[in-house]
Amino acid sequence: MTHDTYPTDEPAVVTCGLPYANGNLHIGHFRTYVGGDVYARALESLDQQTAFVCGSDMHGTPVAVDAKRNDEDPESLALGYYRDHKALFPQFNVEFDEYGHTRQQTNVDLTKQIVLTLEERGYIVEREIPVAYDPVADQSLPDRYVEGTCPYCGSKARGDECDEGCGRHLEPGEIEDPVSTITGNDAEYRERTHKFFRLSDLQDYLQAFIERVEGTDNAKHQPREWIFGELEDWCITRDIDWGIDYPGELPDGGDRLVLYVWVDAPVEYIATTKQYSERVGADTYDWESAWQDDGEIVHVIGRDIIQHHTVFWPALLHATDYNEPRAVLASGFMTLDGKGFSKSRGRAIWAQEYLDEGFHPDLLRYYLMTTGGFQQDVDFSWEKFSEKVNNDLVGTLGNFLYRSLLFAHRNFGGTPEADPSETVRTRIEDAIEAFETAVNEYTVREIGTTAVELARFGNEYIQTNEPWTLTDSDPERAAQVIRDCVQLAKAIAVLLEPVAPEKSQALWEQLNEDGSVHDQTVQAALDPPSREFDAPAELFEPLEDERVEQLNAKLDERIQEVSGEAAASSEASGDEPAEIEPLADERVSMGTFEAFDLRVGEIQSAEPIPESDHLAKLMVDIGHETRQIVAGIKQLHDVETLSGTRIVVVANLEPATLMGHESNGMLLAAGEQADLLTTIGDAPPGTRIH
Ligand code: B3M
Ligand code: ZN
Repeated sequence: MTHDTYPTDEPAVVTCGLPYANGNLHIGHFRTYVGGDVYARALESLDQQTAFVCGSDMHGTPVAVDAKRNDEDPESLALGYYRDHKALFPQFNVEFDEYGHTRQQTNVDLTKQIVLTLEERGYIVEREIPVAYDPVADQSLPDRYVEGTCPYCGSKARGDECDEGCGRHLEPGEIEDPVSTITGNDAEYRERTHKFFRLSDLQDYLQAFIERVEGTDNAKHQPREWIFGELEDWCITRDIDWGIDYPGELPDGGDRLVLYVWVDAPVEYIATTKQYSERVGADTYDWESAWQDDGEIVHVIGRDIIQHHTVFWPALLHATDYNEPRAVLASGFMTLDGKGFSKSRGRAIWAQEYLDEGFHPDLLRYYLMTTGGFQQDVDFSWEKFSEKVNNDLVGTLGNFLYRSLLFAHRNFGGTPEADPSETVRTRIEDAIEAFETAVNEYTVREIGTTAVELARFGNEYIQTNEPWTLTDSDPERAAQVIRDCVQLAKAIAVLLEPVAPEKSQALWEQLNEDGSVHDQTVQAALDPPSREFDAPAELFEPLEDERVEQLNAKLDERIQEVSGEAAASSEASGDEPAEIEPLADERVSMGTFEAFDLRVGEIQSAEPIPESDHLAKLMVDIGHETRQIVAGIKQLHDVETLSGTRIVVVANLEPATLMGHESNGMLLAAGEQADLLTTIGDAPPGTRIH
């Protein structure tokens, strides 16, 4: 890669994290896919040669466990979802240049080649390690076949990832208190020989890489802890049937091993680019120059897989002479009415369901891209969705376009004969510059908002100049104002294309422009518009309150259906469906309790720790002194608003260091949403709690 300003002379590849081929996609999943699509389109608008690729992740225990649960063959399960996903993406205008899957021959061959190269170059070692085993099912329990406790943070975790706690990747044998997800039995550990990739050999490389990689802050910061800490070697084989066979020599006397899914999955990024190149011809797009020379590789992913894309993957690429990623963009998560999406509780809006309700894909695209920054968590509710659609798309964008184009058509039959004013020309130039900066700084939200901001300007412009009062008194001035508005409309069509491709094409056609707006570069925003055009049609329709109520009722009904009456009634009262932990059997003495020095504290300041998904840093006044406390309360979203809040602090815990930040005390909070404990009277900071 070059690190030059986009557009560069090298081909770019934009990829999205591969969806596992084991289930339907909900609208939350689309943050990444729409993000990738918007970014790829925006690069193209700058005239950057770009391939946008993805594929289904067919292997690994996510697919194997679901297949077993449904008593289905993993291959047919995965192929079914591959076809579904492939057909679904274009319906959201997510137009991959190539969408493959990890079992295709291109990927199998490339993966094997890469692993053999690692072997040849001495990057692979064998080690005997304890792996979880289910004695009743008589099978080994890699990854999602086992659950237990994370050794780093104590949260409940899956075999290979601490998905509810610190987010770390876990190596085989690391999880504590392992339980088989097949039988629910305690797992045993058995010694097995596995293949390891010597990541530790690449520590210097990774330390340099993380300094130069571009993208979102979370992706640049979160991995530093690992890369600058003790970098452990990475186990790349598993004892299961489902996967790509280990291509090298097996350990002496060992059974078959397959590759860990995180080896062959990212290789699909290369494989699909290769397939694309083979389909269109290397003259049109050359995958080798992208992956082996100086291409600009941009990975768009969810923030839960940052470690894979900034540690394991660049190390694999570097060790086998591939080009490294130029940028990694990691999106925040999505919640639904403030709570996590949950398939088992029916708490989800499925992508297909959204379409079946008759909503235009571009509305969701706009919502997903502009509601929060790309790295921030974004909440979805039908109320917020309708607010966004009604305010931005109907009120600002639609309103400006309709009123100005209708006026232009009625009074001038299209574009008036005049030159655009200096003011408007400059405003459009500024918008183009903001767009270019957003692409170069990877601020996807800004890419999505530029066109609407231009419409906001347009509305003010038309309101201030009141062309309808000028048609008789000063026709020339009226022509000038409307000429400006038509130019703004054209610029909007061009700048709206990445986020709302279909709507911008409709606008392009209303303006009587030829061809596809997708093929334009940003400079077309300043080109003269067509002389004539017809009366416009409204581009967006408002969402009525009753419709929102209906949609909410539907969602509630489904949650009831899926989770049963009990879940539904506690949902209605705003609680999580009851999953109350059992009471502790063991009693403790008063003395034991009194050993904890609990104090009233007052939060002086609070800020999220950027490199962590969960942690925030608080300064808390506990009467005698102000303490720095690091707490997993980032899911409260607005930690910045906490200052002044009284809380309960355990003051005599041993200090701990969390992600490099000292925590000198602990605050008390309830449940998964970290509901803070407080006092209801006015006991001042430092008051002892009994
Ligand atoms: N299949 C899905 C995930 O963990 C996983 C991504 C692979 S990207 C190479 O989000
Ligand atoms: Zn953890």
